[in-house]
Amino acid sequence: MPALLYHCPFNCSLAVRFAAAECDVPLEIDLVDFATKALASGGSLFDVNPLGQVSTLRLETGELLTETSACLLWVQSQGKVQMPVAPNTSDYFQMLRWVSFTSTELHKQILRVVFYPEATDTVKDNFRALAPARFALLNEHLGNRDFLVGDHFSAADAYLVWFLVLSARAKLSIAEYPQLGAYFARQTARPKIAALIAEDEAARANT
Ligand SMILES: N[C@@H](CCC(=O)N[C@@H](CS)C(=O)NCC(=O)O)C(=O)O
Repeated sequence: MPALLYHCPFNCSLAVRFAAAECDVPLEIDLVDFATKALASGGSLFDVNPLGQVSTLRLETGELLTETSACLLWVQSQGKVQMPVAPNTSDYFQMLRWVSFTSTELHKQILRVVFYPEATDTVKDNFRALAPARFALLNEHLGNRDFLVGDHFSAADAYLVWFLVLSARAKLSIAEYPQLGAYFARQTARPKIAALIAEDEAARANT
């Protein structure tokens, strides 16, 4: 039986789905209602993860894995299509760098404020103002690279592409960053990624 991912449409568990699709790792999905934490299978996400957050994975062994970064790296380690990045290589540490960058500089630092009701519009704009320096750094790094690290899609790309999918909804523009924009267009044209985005759009439309 495959691992079970608790998934809330367009939340960070979508990054885990991107990685799983690209690495050909089967995942069972249990949909989570963001507002109530109700699970499609019955019960509540709080019964599984006391913080009520995705990304949360139940592995085949029954073990629970939380934190998007850890879930992404686990998925990548199970990859059948693309070789996992070996942990004793410099590429591995570069990949960790970009996973961590996306988690701490983009996901939690910016989206945690912009999408939650506790902050005023002014506070949200102050946090949006962090984006240009981070986008410029990514734009420079991507240059004419196809991927964040090496020559194939990795956990780091899965996380960043998810963040960029959410960017427009967070009123963050990448229009001034041509390499980043080209990267985003290339990655979202990948058929498996496009299909998962369309699936979440359909799920959102039904709620
Ligand atoms: N530390 C967690 C944070 C994950 C997180 O922020 N998840 C958001 C969705 S993108 C969530 O579940 N929010 C619901 C909530 O906080 O109640 C991780 O790195 O995965």
